[in-house]
Amino acid sequence: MNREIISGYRKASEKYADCGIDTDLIIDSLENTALSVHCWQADDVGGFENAQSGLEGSGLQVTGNYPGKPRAMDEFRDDLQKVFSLIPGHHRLSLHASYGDFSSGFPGRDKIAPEHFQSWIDWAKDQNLKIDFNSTFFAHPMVKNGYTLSGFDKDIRNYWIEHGKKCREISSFIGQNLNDCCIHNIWIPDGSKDITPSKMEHRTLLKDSLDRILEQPYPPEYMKDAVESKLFGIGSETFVAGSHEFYLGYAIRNNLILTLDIGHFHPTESVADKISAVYQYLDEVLLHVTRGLRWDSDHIVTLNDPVTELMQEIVWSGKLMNTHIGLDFFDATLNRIGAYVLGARNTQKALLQALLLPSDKLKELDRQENYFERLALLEEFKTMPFGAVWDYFCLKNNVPPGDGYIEEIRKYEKNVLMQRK
Ligand code: RNT
Ligand code: ZN
Repeated sequence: MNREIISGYRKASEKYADCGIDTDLIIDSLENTALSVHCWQADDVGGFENAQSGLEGSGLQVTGNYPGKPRAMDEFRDDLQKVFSLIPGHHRLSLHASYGDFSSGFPGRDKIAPEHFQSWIDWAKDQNLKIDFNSTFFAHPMVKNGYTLSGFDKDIRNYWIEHGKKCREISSFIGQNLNDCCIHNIWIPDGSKDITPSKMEHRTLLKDSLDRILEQPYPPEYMKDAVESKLFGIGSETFVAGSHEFYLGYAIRNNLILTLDIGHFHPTESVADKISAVYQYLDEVLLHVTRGLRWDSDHIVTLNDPVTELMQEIVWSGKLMNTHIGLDFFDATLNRIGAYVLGARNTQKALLQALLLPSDKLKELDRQENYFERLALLEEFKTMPFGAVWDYFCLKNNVPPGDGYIEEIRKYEKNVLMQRK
């Protein structure tokens, strides 16, 4: 098996070399590109606070009740460990604030502190992982009629401003302890189901709340802030305060990272096309790679056109080093670990395919205005032996190549997940 993979790789790399592509170099850059793996697929966006009010009013919905969901933090971590063992390369964990270690009691979102994330830091050190962070502005009784930072109620806004401040402090603490930059992402659900004449007021309030959250500077080597837009959510079909234009402007003005969740736009809108546009004004982008389907934004990533086109644009724009590749999907209808592994590996495969394109040649054809050959070359590369390179990449990183992860997941399901009653 291994020998077959190695000889398959040799043949493939000769083919790519004929087109001027060095597959060894590409494997290096794929290996050096970490995914920020979201913690919330593990338990259907549940978290570890006791007082859960579900996702109602958050614009999010998780469906399914597949057995084997982790019941406590240690099981949750076991599952994550299994996930990371099946994804080639070194990756990051994207934690939501609601996943703190509240074993000593949950103090309220406005009072969470670095200490609640100490055991995550210890675990991450042990696992050789870095951590990114997300404030949690949903699934909580203080979300009032769907509003948090942009609502009319001052007490509600102040509560969430406090939460945002605490999350930034925690992010910086994590970054300092792991000697790395922890990216703190802000997404709020705020919006309304129907026609909202006070959009201007809500957006002005949002701007003001964000200004207050971001007042305190932190060293950028330990933490940076990102803001995530959305076009609409479930129950906020007409109005979402944090729209793309709102956050694009806010990120540019305040020198923040812009989060592009590829499920947060109109279904025919290309997020790939935005890359070279927003990078004219921004230094860094955080992606939430996902699969939008009709009105829902959070299906498991497949190797589809939106993802491959996005990766191509990142590579062609020369912005791979500036782009943080986060995942964001949740599906409770199937094996949750399988969901993670598929989504992560497909994201990597899309990047690998993009890296394996003859970009210099394609750009030369651009300059020569030879549009037939440009398209023909792109089409020919769709049937190049990229699978052989992928398998070798897996082998090199000690994870199962091909479909070998399926058997691993089957075993874990039988021996671990199904034992949780
Ligand atoms: C919601 C956003 C956001 C969430 C997570 C759980 O539409 O995509 O990123 O999915 O914060
Ligand atoms: Zn997202």
